[in-house]
Amino acid sequence: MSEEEIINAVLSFDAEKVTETTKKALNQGQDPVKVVDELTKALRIVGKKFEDGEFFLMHLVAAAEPVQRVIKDVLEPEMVKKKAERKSLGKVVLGTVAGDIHDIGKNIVGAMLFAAGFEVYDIGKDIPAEQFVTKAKEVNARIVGASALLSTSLPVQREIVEGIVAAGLRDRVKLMFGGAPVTEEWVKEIGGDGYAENAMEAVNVAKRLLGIQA
Ligand code: HCB
Repeated sequence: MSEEEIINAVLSFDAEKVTETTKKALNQGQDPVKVVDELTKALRIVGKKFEDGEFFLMHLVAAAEPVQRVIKDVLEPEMVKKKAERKSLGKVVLGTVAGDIHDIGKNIVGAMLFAAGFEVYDIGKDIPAEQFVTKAKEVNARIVGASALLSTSLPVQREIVEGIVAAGLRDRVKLMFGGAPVTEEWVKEIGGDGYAENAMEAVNVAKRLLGIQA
């Protein structure tokens, strides 16, 4: 199963084809993480076409739904299976910030962190900064991860940093941010600890922040 076939399945907006090509790729021994990467590439192409005015909102929805479903139903269980031996590396509170309902990337990051051995508390999407802070306090989290896909929702990441500082948790809690408009520079500017461009990197960053050997 080639990367092109998976991308074409997403671009054809055919949910059955997306599931079928994904399952075929797994049956051929492809790593589920690589398949997630290919599906992500396809969504980026859809986003670019949306930006260029070639696709409309209905296309975003029609492309995202099958991808989200196949990740949840087919790929996440595979990723978890691959890491059968559980070890708790630390607690992570994860969510998509207020004003933003994009949760595909956040869900993938959560699944990969879980598969790597972290205890993940997914607090959902469209979540105000205070809730990240409250949950981090409640579960005694070591990491808070926040996803933002809209430039308009980026300032909520800054509010999370401020909230963690105000709650007196800054010494204990590491802050990791991601999402399409997020950059290393932005994370530095708001006083965060780590930026991850994708879910694989999120696992590496989380480990690095807690001083865990990769
Ligand atoms: Co949406 N949308 N969308 N959208 N959407 C984007 C994000 C645009 C960039 C498209 C574009 O214009 N090129 C754009 C944002 C522009 C901007 O602000 N800069 C946009 C827009 C404008 C909108 C609406 C406003 C459209 C409208 O209504 N007119 C609207 C917003 C609604 C709202 O949130 N209030 C909207 C709606 C939608 C949906 C609902 C149709 C759908 C989301 C479905 C869902 O998530 N359940 C959607 C989608 C699918 C996209 C694109 C096409 C793909 C996003 C995605 O899932 N990517 C996206 C285009 C793009 O991103 N270039 C487009 C795949 C995942 C795997 O990647 O980047 O999310 P990811 O996550 C990565 C990575 O960032 C990192 O790891 C993840 C896994 O590898 N990561 C973290 C993410 N979070 C992390 C947290 C950490 O701590 C660490 C790492």
